[in-house]
This record gives sequence, structure tokens and C-alpha cells, in this order.
Amino acid sequence: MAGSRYEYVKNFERDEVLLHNCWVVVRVDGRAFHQFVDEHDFIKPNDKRGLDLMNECALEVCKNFSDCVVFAYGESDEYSFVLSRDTKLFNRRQAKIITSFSSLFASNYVFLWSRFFPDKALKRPPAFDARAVCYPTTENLRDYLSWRQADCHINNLYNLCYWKLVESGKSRTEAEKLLSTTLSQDKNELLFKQFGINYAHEPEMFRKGSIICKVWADETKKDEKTGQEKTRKKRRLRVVYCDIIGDKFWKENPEILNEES
Ligand code: DGT
Ligand code: MG
Ligand code: MG
Ligand code: MG
Ligand code: MG
Repeated sequence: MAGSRYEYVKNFERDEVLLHNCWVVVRVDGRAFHQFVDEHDFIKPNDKRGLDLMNECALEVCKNFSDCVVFAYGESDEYSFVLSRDTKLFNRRQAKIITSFSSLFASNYVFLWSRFFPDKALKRPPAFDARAVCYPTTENLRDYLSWRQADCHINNLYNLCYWKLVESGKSRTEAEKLLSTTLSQDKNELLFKQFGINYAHEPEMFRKGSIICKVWADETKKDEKTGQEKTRKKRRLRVVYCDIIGDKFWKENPEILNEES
């Protein structure tokens, strides 16, 4: 049946289609979270409740788009979702993909808030922006993920030093000035000598960020006939905290970026 005479307006629509045969990374990032975390008294520099909430939101996104998301990496107020390079999601229409991811992430953040902050009312609705970037080679994708994990490490080391100095009585300007000339090694030393903190013993979630992917896990089931328990290895969606810059993780989990999966 012919549409209305107004239907021609559809011809003005333009779709940006994500490049064929490339890995797609969708990164969502909290809007003005420097303010949001202050308004909600997040612990500085890392609030485990906030990071756990981010992970739960990301898990929901991964489950919702389980056919296409093969890996996710989160740190601070951001999460990167890797879509398989042959994904047909929304015919690879960029706008549909990024808006679906960011809105689903944000709605889950609100929906799940009270589970992670039971004693704290949400003072305003948070927003998350999103972008999609195409990476033509697996090396490019690995470098992207390494870039985010290195960013997590650099920021975390800096922020830990910064807040320890401020807590110890330095002004914010003094702390900034003091740290401006330091290298990574100097910061490690400062933490150890002045505050007795061995940076390597800080929680991996803070130092390495969070990874969501299918990993091999033991699953025990009771055989209905014999009543005997059987353990089988299955790939299950999990949050893990580990290094993804080196080759070890990728060698142990070749299925994740396996182009056929
Ligand atoms: P944007 O993304 O341009 O709208 O602006 P922001 O303010 O969200 O900036 P961004 O995304 O570069 O930085 C994230 C902010 O969130 C940064 O100020 C640190 C803060 N943040 C993230 N996680 C935590 C946490 O666990 N504890 C605290 N205290 N702050 C956190
Ligand atoms: Mg941003
Ligand atoms: Mg942000
Ligand atoms: Mg951010
Ligand atoms: Mg619709």
C-alpha cells in the first residue's frame, strides 16, 4: 500500500555504516563524572562500589548483545565493547549501535544503582556518551585495548599519589606541582617511602581495570540417572582483572578474537 504523501521525508535520512570486515569498538563514557562522583561522595581515587556497578551494567550490555560483543574492557567511568568483525548488528548502522549501547548502559546504571549504593540516593540521572571506532587488524584492536589499559595504570598511579599527598596535608596545587616532574618509578617510590604502600599490592581491579569475556570455567552438574556429580569445562561470561597488554592472556584465550567465533 502506498504511504502518505509525507513519506518522502525519509529520503533525507543518512546512515553512517561502520566499515565492513573491521573490528568495531563502542566506547561509552560517563558525562561530567568528575562532578557526578563528587555529588555522590565516591571514595577517591577508586570506589569499588562504583566500579562494580559499571561492571554489572557492562555485563547486562554484553548479555543483551551476546551475538556480537566478544570482549569488553572498563576503567574509571568508561567501558569499551568489542564487536566481532563480521557483526550484522543493525546492519552496522553506527547511530543505531552507539545509541543502543549508551542508553542501555545508562538505564542499567540507574536501574542497578541501589544494589551497589543501598544507602545513597541517586541525586541526578547520569548520562553516557558513546562512539564507535573501526579497527581493520587484530593488531590495531590489541593496541587499542593496550592503550586503554595503559591509561588505567597511568591515571591510577597518579591519582593514588595525588590523593595520598592531599590526605597528608599538601594542598592540591602542591601535590600537582610535586607530581608534575615524576616518572612512574618515582611515584612507586613515593608511595612506598612516604606512605608504606606497595603499588603492586593494590587491587588488580584498580590497577588493571575490568575485563568481561567468556573464559573457561568448571561447571558441576548432577547426573539425573546416576546422581553422580560431573564437572565439565564451559566457556562462561565473567569479569576478570588481568593484564591484556602482553601476549599471555590472548594465548590462553585464543577463542576470544578467533575470527570464526
Ligand atoms: P566527560 O567524560 O568529558 O564528560 O567528563 P568527565 O568529568 O566524565 O571526565 P573523564 O571521563 O575524563 O573522567 C572521569 C572522571 O570520573 C574523573 O574525574 C575521575 C572520576 N572517577 C571515575 N571513577 C571514579 C571512582 O571510582 N572514584 C572517584 N573518586 N572518581 C572516579
Ligand atoms: Mg568523555
Ligand atoms: Mg567521563
Ligand atoms: Mg572517562
Ligand atoms: Mg523503533
